[in-house]
Amino acid sequence: MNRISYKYILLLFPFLMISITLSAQEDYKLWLQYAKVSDSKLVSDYNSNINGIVALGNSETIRVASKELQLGLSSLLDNTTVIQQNIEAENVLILGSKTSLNEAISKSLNKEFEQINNEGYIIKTIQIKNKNHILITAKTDIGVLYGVFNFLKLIQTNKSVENLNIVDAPKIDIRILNHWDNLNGTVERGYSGSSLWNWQKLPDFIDQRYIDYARANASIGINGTVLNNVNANALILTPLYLNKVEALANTFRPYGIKVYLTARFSAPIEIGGLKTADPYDAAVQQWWKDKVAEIYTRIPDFGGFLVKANSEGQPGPQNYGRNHVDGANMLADALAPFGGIVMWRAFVYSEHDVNDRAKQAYSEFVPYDGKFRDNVIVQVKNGAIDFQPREPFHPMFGAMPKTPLMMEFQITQEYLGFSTHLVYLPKLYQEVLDSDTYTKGKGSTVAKVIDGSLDNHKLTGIAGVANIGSDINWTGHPFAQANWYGFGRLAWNPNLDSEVIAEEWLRMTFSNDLNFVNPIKEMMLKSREAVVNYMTPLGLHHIMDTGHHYGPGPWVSNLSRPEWNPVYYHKADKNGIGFDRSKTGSNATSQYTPDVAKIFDDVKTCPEEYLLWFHHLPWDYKLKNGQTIWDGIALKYQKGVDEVATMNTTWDKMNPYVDEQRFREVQMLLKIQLKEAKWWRDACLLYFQQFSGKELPKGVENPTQTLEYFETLKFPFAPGNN
Ligand code: GCV
Repeated sequence: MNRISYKYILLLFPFLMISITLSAQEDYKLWLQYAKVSDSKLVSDYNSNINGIVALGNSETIRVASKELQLGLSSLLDNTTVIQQNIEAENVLILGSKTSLNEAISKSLNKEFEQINNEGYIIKTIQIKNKNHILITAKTDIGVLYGVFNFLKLIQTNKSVENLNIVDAPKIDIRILNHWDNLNGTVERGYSGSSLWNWQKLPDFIDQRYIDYARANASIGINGTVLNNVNANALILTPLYLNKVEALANTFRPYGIKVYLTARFSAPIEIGGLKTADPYDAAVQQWWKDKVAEIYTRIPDFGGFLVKANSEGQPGPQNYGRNHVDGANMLADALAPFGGIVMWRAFVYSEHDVNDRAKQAYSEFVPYDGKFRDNVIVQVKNGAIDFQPREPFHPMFGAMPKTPLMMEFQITQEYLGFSTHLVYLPKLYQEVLDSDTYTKGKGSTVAKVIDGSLDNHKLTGIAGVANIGSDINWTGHPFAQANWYGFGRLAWNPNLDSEVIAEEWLRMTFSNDLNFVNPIKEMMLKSREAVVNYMTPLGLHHIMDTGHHYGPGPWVSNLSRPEWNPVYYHKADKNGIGFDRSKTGSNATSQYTPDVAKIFDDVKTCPEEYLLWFHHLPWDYKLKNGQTIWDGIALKYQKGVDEVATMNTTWDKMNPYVDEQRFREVQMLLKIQLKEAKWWRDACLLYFQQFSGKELPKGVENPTQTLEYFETLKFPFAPGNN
């Protein structure tokens, strides 16, 4: 390069920096971009309907709500909306809870108020003295805040604000993120930087991030956060850390977000100086009561504890010959006087149990149905193994009618390509929520189990293992923001359609231009099936590499715990492939209700996407389309790769609609995804080919490397594995 061009670049440098910073901010703003509405006709329609804000009430939440409205409207519409003291003009946006409304208005909305719970909201065009206004109201101030975000969403997605009559309320009570964040700043299974919580600077330094985190969560209705890892450190319960937790709770409170903590079962020993953590021991019970009282003096609305007990080496009641009920109820008794709850995880399996791992949680928990205290909710992962690209729904759903069960989804992509792969997870969530347990006949969906409607439970919940970290864009991959967003939307209403969610997220995050929205929505919707195809087609599962779970490792067979080895799950040999969980095998199918069990048990009726989850089949077993299992597996792997190639070409055309930085980021990430999809295909097919002894069918590309090469790959510093 000559001198002149250097000079030219130096001159350009400040502008380049400005544009990079601007797009970095776009990344940071998530779905709350509030980008100016581009259609001028729409802008003038909106502006003619919005002529000032009247905010009733003076709580922190109402203050936050009207600030958000001003921010949104000024940026979306250049509407320098002013806060007014009273309604003089026409077309005023009025926000306030039921108690702040005048009696006549409040009465006129009786019907609407009856339809909502304490977190629901009403957005309605009303007339006062023959003048039109838009009212955003609710039974509580938090409901008003939710209404404000949803009103802004109407404009963000270019919907009309004329003659509004929207009544909406969440169907599930506890809509919570689980952060697997460690006190040293690392995040277990975190792929987007380090922990958001800067424990060193807390409580005095309140990072703007904490406020934006709360805004983002409130905008989708998330109302709880567990700050720390389920593989817990007892120090979080010491005064030093509780002081910091209190500062976060104070920051989140105006946004309706309650703080919860994980409780390490052995904390009475580790930080309490006791000799035991036996839940039957009076001193242990008293220690927890005192600890809980101490927490509530600091945080009066503390939500409660999440507990991983007697699982993967974590301490629990079984260390003292007691059981899950004993452990959970002891903590529940300590929390009950303050209105706190226990979320007790059912993710348990043991190397000492020779039974199929998929059966163990059900066997251990179902006999306890009805034995937990009212303020205990059992948290169950969506499937019986561990957040695989596809699992049939967990058989515990529907099997414990006397116990509230909450769903645990994973938003972070531990087994789905980390934050490098574009995988739209609401598709997976919806598949699970729509699954029919048949416990009370057809239509007894998992969604109805967890929203409490199937068995009339008052306490209901849904948790998502967060994918959020310190990366500028929060989630590592710009499209992983959609998984956080989509989780929140489905937590609010588990019957929502993932396609609708994708569309609103795209419009709010990127653009309302249909030339962008339609192809990219399609790409998102197909991305989940793509990852299943290039990682674990036809019901294969748990064939990733060890520890870090990055990349394929179907050959791994040397781990001390048998159920940690991929060979335990695929059982490939000369005779065939798959885990026989039917009557002739582990009989895991019998844990489902008879209607479901029958379908899964019979190889003829078992949906092919679960075939090798439930059946061990010969290599030349014929699939419904006439292909042999071997050909079918190989072609699915190829299909997955082809789908990612299509995702690349689709995105390549989107340059005109997306800012340069996000466009390039996604482009680079999709290229990596394609490379890694091929790696999965080649490694898995070469490995399984040793057993099938068959050629790759026509249409499947030849592997790029040898099996030996793939087996030697090592990733000692892969993220998230601490
Ligand atoms: C927090 C899997 C993950 C672990 C995680 C565990 C759990 O085993 O690999 O990192 O631990 O699930 O959900 O408790």
